[in-house]
Amino acid sequence: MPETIFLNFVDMDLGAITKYSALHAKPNGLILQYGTAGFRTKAEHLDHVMFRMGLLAVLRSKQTKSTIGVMVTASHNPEEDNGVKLVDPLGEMLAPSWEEHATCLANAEEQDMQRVLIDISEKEAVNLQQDAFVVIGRDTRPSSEKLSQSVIDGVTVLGGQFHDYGLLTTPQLHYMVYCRNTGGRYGKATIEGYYQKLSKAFVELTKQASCSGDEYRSLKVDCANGIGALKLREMEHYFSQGLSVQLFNDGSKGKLNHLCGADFVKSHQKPPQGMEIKSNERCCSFDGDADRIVYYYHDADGHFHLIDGDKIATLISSFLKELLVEIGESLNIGVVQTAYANGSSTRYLEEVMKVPVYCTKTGVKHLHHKAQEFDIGVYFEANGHGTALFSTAVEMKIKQSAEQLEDKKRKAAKMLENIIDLFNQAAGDAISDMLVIEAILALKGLTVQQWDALYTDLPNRQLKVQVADRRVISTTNAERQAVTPPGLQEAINDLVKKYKLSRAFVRPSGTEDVVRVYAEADSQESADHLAHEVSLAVFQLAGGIGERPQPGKTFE
Ligand code: NG1
Ligand code: ZN
Repeated sequence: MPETIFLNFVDMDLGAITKYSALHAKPNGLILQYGTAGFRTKAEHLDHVMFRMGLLAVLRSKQTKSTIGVMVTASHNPEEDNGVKLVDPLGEMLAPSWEEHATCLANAEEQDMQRVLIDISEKEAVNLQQDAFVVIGRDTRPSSEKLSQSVIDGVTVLGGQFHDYGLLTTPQLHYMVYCRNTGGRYGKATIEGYYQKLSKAFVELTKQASCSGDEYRSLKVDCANGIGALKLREMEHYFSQGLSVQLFNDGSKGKLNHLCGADFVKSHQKPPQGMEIKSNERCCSFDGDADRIVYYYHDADGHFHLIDGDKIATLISSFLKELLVEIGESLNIGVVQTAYANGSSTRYLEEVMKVPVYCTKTGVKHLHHKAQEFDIGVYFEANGHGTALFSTAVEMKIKQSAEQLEDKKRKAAKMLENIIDLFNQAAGDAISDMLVIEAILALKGLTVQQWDALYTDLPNRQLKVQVADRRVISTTNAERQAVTPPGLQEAINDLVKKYKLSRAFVRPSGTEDVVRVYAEADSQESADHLAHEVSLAVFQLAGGIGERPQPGKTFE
């Protein structure tokens, strides 16, 4: 071992690490994987993971010489679960090699802790003498406060400095990390800074709307009994001129994510409990940590209509494209989706809107990464997680145009400038997306039905199948085709051929121990049949366990 590195390890108080680690002992036999959204499982199994992620955040901070974020949340999962994820310097998800370190560290036996920490430091050439700074946020789960204290223990043992923001939405923590690592240019790293930045942009933007009728300016929000309720209530008076929000499932009574929230509404395709909806009223749901949003309404006949992430991406990208045309800028704009995007949305974007569409693997980090390739990249998962990213060059160009162009063009450039400020560039953000959507609807004078009518979703169905080991399924082509087990893709191809406008794919979930099945077709009945038949194929060919998939299941 070279001497310099050896000397470095003296800076790691190995004795203290061993001592404190024993106070956050790993349950025997528990193996966890850093998945698409960090670690997630029952809260009672996570104490050691939190402590160790505190340690890892310090190493990552030292290596990047930047502030790193740690968020304690399990998003849309049940209240009893919890989870943790690290946020990289520009508000992004943790780099892949560090995800491996995270898994390694979380699963290390007590006696191997020192070795694993030294290994990571060596592999990543971490200068242990470098200062470290970690910011921490948590959702409203009963277990979150104690678990975030364990993160702090980990940070402190390795000599890191920290700021505990306490209760925050996940995207707010991403915002804080981004602000701190860009020298305040992006915004102030305080909760007021966040409220002020977004509200100012929103109020300026909506001032330009000609129709200010009441029907456009009120919105019912289902907060999934989570953190979104607290933060929206705090923020409300900052933007009250532009929008009045009525909060439901605000956590005062119900359980987090139980029969409510964006995930429930999207997967059950029905409204949340605890919200009374009159016909044609605009409603939306956040998930438990407020990084997802879906809209919906009841038509005059009482039918429920869901407006998911795909339709949100469509509204946003069409509006941005219109503004660019008005300003006369030929910037490249692209939409990024996953295999779960409804086929109608992809067709509409490509054929009607003439916007290029790209498909990536599931998980926002993949979408985010792809979206960064464009001047303006709009990305959304069908479940409502997404945002729009603007390159620095675009931002500068637009700011200049807003100063220089003549009247009409200047107005469009001003709007775009405000929209850039309103989007959370660090992560998909339900609050920020909601304000962008509300502003666009007001500016265009669109009702929720008119928005919904842009295209008609193909009927679809999502199911889950239990298998002994979901890793037997591997996929390619952005998860749209199965490579293993042998014969599975051929079986799916044959089933898909039986239906019209049909498509189906399977993939192992990154957050649950299940295989997910997705199918769409020309009618709900066909989509349901196809999804069931594909589930049976998975059960037979990929080692299904428990009960065989039953027909007629209407939700996962
Ligand atoms: P998995 O469990 O890998 O399907 C789910 C969502 C993702 C993403 C992650 C993180 C679907 C089908 N999958 O991932 O889109 O949001 O959770 O929360 O919605
Ligand atoms: Zn979430």
